[in-house]
Amino acid sequence: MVCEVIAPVLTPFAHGAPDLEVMRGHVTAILEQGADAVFVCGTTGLGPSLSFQERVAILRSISDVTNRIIVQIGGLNMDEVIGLVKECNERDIMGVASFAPYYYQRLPESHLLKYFQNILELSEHPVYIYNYPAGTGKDLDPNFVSKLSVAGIKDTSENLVHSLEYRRKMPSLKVYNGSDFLAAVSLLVLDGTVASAANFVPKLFFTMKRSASKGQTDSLLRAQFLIDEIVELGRKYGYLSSIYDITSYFMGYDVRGPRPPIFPLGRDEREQLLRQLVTLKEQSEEMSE
Ligand code: FW2
Repeated sequence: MVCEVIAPVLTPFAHGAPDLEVMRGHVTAILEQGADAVFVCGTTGLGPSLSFQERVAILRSISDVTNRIIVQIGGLNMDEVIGLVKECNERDIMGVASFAPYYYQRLPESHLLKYFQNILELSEHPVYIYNYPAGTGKDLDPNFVSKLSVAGIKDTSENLVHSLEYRRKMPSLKVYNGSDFLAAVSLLVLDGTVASAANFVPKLFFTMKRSASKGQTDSLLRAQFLIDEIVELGRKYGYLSSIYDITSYFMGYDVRGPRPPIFPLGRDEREQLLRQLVTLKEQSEEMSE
């Protein structure tokens, strides 16, 4: 099985707006260094807090530099969701993905199905489901997904059994796991990983893919445990914020910062974080080919 590393790419903000030039440069770098594709406007990309116009601008801008993109088009305004599908239809991309319409609890299953059916009817690209129960409050489980003719699922869950169940019940479905902590296992037993750490250690992911294909589980696990340490450290500062500092430090260029309500780190916090990253960066360079 050919496994893939899909990077859920962060959205760099400067002066309150996406900095598309920086984003294009970042996407180009991570694709060159080891990611197979990018997932834009997802969780790490702060998709739920981007306006419709911003998401269209990101799609247009990034699809000018690569066609290896899956665009997260989900949201709570159906006209905008449909508008994004149509925008995507105009572009050469790999696919569209959507999380479940969130916030409104107790939506009947029939409404959730209609939401995805609308997308499926209109999209000229393969459609992926982004299952993120911790974020949306809804688990689009294998039973639900089996009622839709989607191309694949990105299951953001730390429960590997849950991800494997899609594979067991729908052998031809592409199945990715979205937890950084399960990246190595996902490369071994699923179609791949959608790991936010690919923003800052894309070369390490390239090495991990090689190790997975050769069955070198020791080196795969060493890389996984290093990623775990970095993500755990980042979480202490708020991971959606600190990933900007971690990425700038590891990649050697400035990816700007997040946009409130995801607040950037303060100066002291940033300095403290960077001090703790020094040896982790050295280790990642040693492990990357
Ligand atoms: C995204 C991802 C990875 C996430 C995960 C959430 O869109 O950012 O699901 O980082 O904690 O696919």
